[in-house]
Amino acid sequence: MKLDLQRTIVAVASGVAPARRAIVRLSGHETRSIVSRLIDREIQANAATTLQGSAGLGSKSGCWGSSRVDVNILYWPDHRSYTGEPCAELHLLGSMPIVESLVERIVALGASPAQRGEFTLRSFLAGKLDLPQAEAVLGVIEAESDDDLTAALQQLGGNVSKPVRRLRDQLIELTAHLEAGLDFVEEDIEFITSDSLAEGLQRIADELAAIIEQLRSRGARSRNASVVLVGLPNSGKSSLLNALVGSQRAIVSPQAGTTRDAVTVRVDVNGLTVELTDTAGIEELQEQSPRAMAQEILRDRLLRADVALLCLDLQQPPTDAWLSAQQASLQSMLPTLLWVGTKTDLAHDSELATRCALTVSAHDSNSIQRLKAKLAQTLHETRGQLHSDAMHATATRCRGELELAQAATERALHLVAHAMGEELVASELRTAIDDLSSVIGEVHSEDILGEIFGRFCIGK
Ligand SMILES: Nc1nc2c(ncn2[C@@H]2O[C@H](COP(=O)(O)OP(=O)(O)OP(=O)(O)O)[C@@H](O)[C@H]2O)c(=O)[nH]1
Ligand SMILES: [Mg+2]
Repeated sequence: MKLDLQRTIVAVASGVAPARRAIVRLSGHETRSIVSRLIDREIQANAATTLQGSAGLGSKSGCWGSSRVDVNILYWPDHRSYTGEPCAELHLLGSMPIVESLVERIVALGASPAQRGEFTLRSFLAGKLDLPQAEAVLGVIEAESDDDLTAALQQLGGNVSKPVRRLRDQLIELTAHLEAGLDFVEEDIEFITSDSLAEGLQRIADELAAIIEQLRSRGARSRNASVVLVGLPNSGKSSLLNALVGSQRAIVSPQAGTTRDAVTVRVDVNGLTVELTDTAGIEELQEQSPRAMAQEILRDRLLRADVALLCLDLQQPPTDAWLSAQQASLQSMLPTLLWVGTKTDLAHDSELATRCALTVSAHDSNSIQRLKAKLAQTLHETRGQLHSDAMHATATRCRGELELAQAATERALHLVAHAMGEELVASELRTAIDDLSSVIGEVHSEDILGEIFGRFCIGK
């Protein structure tokens, strides 16, 4: 995106669908002079004001016999506008040829057509919005459900930026103490003990982890529905995946612990495209082994999922204690959990079966059809809660930068714990501060801005 903040920009700010009224928006230092010439009357206002007038139209208007149109004008003369610079909105009859002709005339008077998102970009550059808030504007525009709108409005209100800003300020304070100590290293004056430094850093690392976790669950829920099969080893997860897909995609064996890597396949569930993931069985493992690593993968997939099917072997049912512990832990990770009793052809724990949403056998295609129907119904109910692409993109961007800050903080903690030199600690902290600053957009690259604001429509 090429930026020239000296230009005064103009664009149609209302939608393209036919409507009684349309809005044309201008922003930039020439706004007053352009609008004055447009309505042939000098605007004198020093505060936000409304005016009425008749505006001249572009050359094309000759063919309809009139070269002027009545406009209501909202005018902001100074930095107290949305964009932080002189700004005007012209409200007029919602006829597209007339609106286009008005824009043509405004361009002839010296304005430039705005690029995508340029009004919001100016607002961001003027410090009126930080980056997550600017992205939230897009989220509000794109919202398709009440949930989307609530998330976007909360972000606009600062629920993403505020905690990040607070953590960054705490890091700046710790770094300042540390660097003050470095200046007085000869005199042996200590501004902060390594214990309180470690304590402060640990608190920041914990809070960063919590924010990342929150964004992970939000960002992960993109438009493609994702379903994960979970359960104890040998509970029949891989067999169920194969039955749902209709081919042998995952390895099945009587040996517990067969599946390690998560296997994801796309499957059509009564007209819905679903990403179905088979995972390793849930186990408590202390050692460092491939099976223990598989538990990490499992957790990661669960955090991205919309629905989990908890596979419960009716032949070898789990204990009640296990069930209630899993229920609680799974529910904290994803929105919807369905209990599915497996291997009905082999055995029947009727007590557990009655508590399941449904029971299946991998060898009984009718039961698999019933599972598909139940899954489709559940996904229809859950999809209303999926976030729009805009909110998904913000969560992904912020999370990436927060993870960099988290890694730098962890490295700093490690250096403090091993008394490895305060200069090195300070340098890691500065990295973390920069990473947090880019989350809120106080340090930004043109690439990122171009990518974000390029997703807006023109006029916003
Ligand atoms: N009779 C019968 N056997 C089943 C059914 N589902 C799974 N099995 C058997 O149960 C054993 C374990 O099945 P898997 O699908 O590998 O179980 P899993 O949950 O993926 O196991 P891990 O990957 O080890 O966690 C295999 O011997 C399967 O043939 C079923 O519906 N009926
Ligand atoms: Mg398996």
